[in-house]
Amino acid sequence: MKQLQIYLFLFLMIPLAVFAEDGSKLWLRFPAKNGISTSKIITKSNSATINIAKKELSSHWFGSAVELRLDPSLKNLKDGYTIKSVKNTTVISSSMENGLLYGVYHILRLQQTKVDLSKLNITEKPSYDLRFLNHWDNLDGTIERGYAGHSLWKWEDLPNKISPRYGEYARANASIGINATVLNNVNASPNMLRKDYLQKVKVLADIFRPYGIKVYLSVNFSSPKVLGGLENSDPLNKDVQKWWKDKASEIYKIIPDFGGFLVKANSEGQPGPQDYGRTHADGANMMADVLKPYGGMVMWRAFVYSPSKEDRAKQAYLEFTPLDGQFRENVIIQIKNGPVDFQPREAFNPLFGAMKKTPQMVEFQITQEYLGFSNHLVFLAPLFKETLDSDTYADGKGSTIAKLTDRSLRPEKMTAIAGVANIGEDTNWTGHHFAQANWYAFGRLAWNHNLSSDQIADEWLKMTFTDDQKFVNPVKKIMLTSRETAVDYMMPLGLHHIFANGHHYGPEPWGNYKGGRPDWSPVYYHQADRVGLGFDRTKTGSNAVSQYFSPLNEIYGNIKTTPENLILWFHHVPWDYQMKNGKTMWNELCFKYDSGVKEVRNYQNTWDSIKPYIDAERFSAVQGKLKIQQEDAVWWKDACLQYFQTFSKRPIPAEIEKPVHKLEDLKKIKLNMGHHN
Ligand code: GCW
Repeated sequence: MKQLQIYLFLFLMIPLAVFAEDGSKLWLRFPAKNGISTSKIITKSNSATINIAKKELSSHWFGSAVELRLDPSLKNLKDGYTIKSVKNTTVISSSMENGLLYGVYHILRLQQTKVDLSKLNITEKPSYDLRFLNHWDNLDGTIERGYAGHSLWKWEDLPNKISPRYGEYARANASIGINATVLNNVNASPNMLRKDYLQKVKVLADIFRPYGIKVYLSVNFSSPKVLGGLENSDPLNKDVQKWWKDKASEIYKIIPDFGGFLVKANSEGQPGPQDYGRTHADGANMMADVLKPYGGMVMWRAFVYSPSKEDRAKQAYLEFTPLDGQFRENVIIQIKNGPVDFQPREAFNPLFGAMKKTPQMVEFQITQEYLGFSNHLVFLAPLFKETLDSDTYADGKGSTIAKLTDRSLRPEKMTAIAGVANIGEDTNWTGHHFAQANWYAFGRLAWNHNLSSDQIADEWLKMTFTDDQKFVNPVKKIMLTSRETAVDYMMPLGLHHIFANGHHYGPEPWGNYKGGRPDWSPVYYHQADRVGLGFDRTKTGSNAVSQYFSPLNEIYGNIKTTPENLILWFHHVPWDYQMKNGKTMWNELCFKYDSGVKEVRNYQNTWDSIKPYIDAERFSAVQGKLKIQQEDAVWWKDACLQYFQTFSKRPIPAEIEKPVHKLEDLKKIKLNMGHHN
């Protein structure tokens, strides 16, 4: 009897387990056909990629016949495609097989979001040639700044044991057009280039290839010395050059379509050409030369800053602009969106547009190092778009970062964009269910930077949860305001980098790590004193404003014309300075922190109200995370306002919720989350 009960129990549990809404399916919830007769698929092509396209259609497409047509005349669309309704057939055409696969995911998305499929006439051309995820995954399975568990890549098991998630990862990326991946951390282990590791990489490359994804690696500049036993890694040393040449030949024997190298050099303690008195161009060109015969490329990062007296926000520009014109054709400079480091809000990086002869690409951070890890709901499309839509004035008015990096304003050269991945081995891939939306948004914008945040959120919600408007409308509102809300409760008005040391999770505006580098201390960034708050980057201060093209240098250089959301980024603002709404800067700061907290509470109420429309499992997971976010928002507000009040000596306005924590208690919090800076 007991046994029967157990069997019965198991029998009842199985369907539940199978259909558990654990988030593992991401946005790929196309309905299954389950025996419904398949639509006709017409194609003359036959390849692993086409087979994937066919399988997706036969499993999930309910519409008319589909034709997949390879059409060389569409070369100008690159791996883009057209979709046309021709009589009773939906014709997808592209000059490339990947393009056909993308077209298939496009019509499946239209079907899933209930768009009329009968009169399609679509032309898609990607904004960027190369659409990258950068994984900061270490060979020991940990992930730098990863908040969704360990690495997906099981280096110990490879090349023999293959996780089903490698294929699922490739499929998810293909569905949004991501076509390139850097597998390992930019703080790179030289071991990545060892023969046994290359054999493991090959297995991943083979799995990703049919999905149109190329593999790239981060390399350690000292590899010749550390791995090859050479005396040094000087890029002008012939033995070093030969070592890289041989290594390239070895790599391409194993992975014939290998993409190339990503390099973090002379940055945060990493080795680089400057160790030998050489320049970034010397280092990048040496690697570019050995990759060139195979069509490989080098992404050289501009995230450099040394412990000098110079404003950290100025350093990448100072180091790289003199090198303009010195880089090989197959080098692209990879630049973080802001000049400091992926803050909740930064002015855009003035290096964009400033190197007129050198291709540049944007690096965004999808993983939320500075935005509440996988605990806070922060939809990043508005942040990405804010950067892409920023007008640099480099080539006159309208020189947005999007148009500079997609080269619509400059002679054609390779184009690329990268996002630091937020993916780990967690069942739902990204820790927070809503962090999946940031992976999705990055991919969609890399494909088409003209999409609006609204459209991306709308698609993603409908695909991931439900198209019921009673759910979509209120939750979309949360998503679209969530980034500004996080800025409000963390670092409003242009404040930046007042995070706790090392892990960067909570507030530590009092942080002053004497003996260490000044630019790793929050007090360096906020400069609070009796007079006011904020970093003077005008002519009277670090003069970082001079790195911007006119008229931005004047706009940012003048407190009256600086946008208020960046006022403390560019100016040391007196506590009683009158803001545009008539409040003093101090009062405005108080109201901003308070409104951030209130907004998160509104999100909680909204979320509670949508309970009837979605599954219980994801509902309560998100509900729990919002609770943490609310508590953290209060923590941020109480810590920052009470600490800044020790300088402003002004009361917190009466309308604002009184602090619930004591400053001394908050100062004692030491989270044990590791990390170096
Ligand atoms: O944002 C900082 C991070 C480091 C990271 C570095 C970088 C990979 O705190 O963890 O290192 O940037 O982008 O190189």
